[in-house]
Amino acid sequence: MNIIQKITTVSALALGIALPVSSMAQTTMDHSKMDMSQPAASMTEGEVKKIDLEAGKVTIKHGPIKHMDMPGMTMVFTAKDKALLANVKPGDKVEFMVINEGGKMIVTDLKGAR
Ligand SMILES: [Cu+2]
Repeated sequence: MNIIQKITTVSALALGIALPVSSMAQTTMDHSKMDMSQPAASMTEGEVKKIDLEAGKVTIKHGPIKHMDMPGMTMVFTAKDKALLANVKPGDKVEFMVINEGGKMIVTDLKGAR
């Protein structure tokens, strides 16, 4: 009986040690997955369709936005700074940086494409 009790205790100890180790490995794997689904933001190519200086909005026919997993389309963006819209006009080919700020697409940089 004593031996069985010892074996039971050892098994419980082994389980107790094994569980935290495997959950730690799981956490590490999840972190690497998260990093991979969020590539660094980069400039997106597009063509200015319309500018609303008053509202600080710009309509851009844009190419794929990799860091947002968004295909090319024409859509309205909000300029972080209205001054960004002063240097471009409809028809211009541009490069711009866009970020998602609480579901709003904000253009933080906008310049004529070389
Ligand atoms: Cu879009």
